[in-house]
Amino acid sequence: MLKFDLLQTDPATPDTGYAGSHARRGTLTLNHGVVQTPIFMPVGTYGTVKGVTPASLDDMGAQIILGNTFHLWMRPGQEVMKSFGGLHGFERWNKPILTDSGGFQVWSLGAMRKITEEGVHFSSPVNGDKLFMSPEVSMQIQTTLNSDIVMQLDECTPYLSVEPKTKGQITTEREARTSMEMSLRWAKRSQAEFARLENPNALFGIVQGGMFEHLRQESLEALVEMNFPGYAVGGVSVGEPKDEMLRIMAHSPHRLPAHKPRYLMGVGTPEDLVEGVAQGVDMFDCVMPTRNARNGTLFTRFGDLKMRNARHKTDHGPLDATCTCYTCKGVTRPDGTVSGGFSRAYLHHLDRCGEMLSPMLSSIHNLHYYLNLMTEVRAALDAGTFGAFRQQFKADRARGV
Ligand code: PRF
Ligand code: ZN
Repeated sequence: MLKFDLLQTDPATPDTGYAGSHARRGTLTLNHGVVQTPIFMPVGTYGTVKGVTPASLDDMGAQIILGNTFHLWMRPGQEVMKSFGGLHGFERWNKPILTDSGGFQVWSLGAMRKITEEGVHFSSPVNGDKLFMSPEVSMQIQTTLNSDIVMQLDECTPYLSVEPKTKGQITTEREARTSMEMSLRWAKRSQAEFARLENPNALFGIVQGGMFEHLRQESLEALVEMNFPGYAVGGVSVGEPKDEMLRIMAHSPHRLPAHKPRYLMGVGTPEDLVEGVAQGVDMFDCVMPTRNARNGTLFTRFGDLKMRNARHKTDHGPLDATCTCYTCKGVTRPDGTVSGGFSRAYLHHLDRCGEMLSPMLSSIHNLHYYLNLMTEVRAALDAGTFGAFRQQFKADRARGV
């Protein structure tokens, strides 16, 4: 089940000289609940958003999270998942879940895998077992996981070629075409198996085509022909320079059917998200907020902040004075006392001591920052002020902390 309602667009207003954008505001109804778009989806690869409890995700307003077919297939495996009736019951998250198909992760294995038309042969990174992932296997696992949104198995075309003869050089058009065409055949097989399994959720197709707009156009048209309930743009943010990334990101979203949700996979920085929204993207995921939190890099309204920097050592102020998260502001209990609301000095101290609380509090803040950014984007779209918001956002972020 999937229902997408388009609530608002961002039209040009000739009287003010505003050119408009492809941005949209919508609601996405899935089997486990309703999601307001544009949305950021925290990444929970192994059935956990690293270092963050489901209660905390609820508090920060997360509406949908990711899971990973590949990782959950390795551990704990299909049988355990089946016994819990899927991923929701296992990880105790009762709102929507999207699972990635495993294509991207299998691909990241490098030398340990061999990709053929039939699927991907590889050795388990966990115990060395010989394994095989195909579109059919991916659909079977994602059906067991019972994720609300299922992704087709695709091949993510890298920016630098991994083919033996051209290894390390920019992927050629011929290579990108071969890969894109196989992803299309895998889309068909994914769709057939998803239907055969009578999976009650929603399957998304993934646009590929490397750095070539005409290949992306072919991919997009063929996928639209297959009539998926939603579409993703893959193969972006795979090592290409920023200007290439922005060029490719601008191609597909607004060319996809207006009445269906659009998901940009694995992107990106706060600036990338706002730019993606302007290009017509509805859904994003990225490990950046949680990964950067573990490396001591915090996102704020006025730019990024390195917690390790000695200048924070005696600072009683919050990480981000405009942030309302547990880490920065804390929560007021019914009796009026406050829990949380930590100083930069304390966060710096936790980091220096390698304390577990450091990545935990940093992850809460960074995820809150990303989720709140999307809340602000939605409010601006509702109010018809997205253009002004986008400008102010860029100016604020460039100001520096
Ligand atoms: N395909 C899949 N998952 C992905 C990607 C992709 O191309 C990307 C690329 N940024 C991230 N995650 N299946
Ligand atoms: Zn905060």
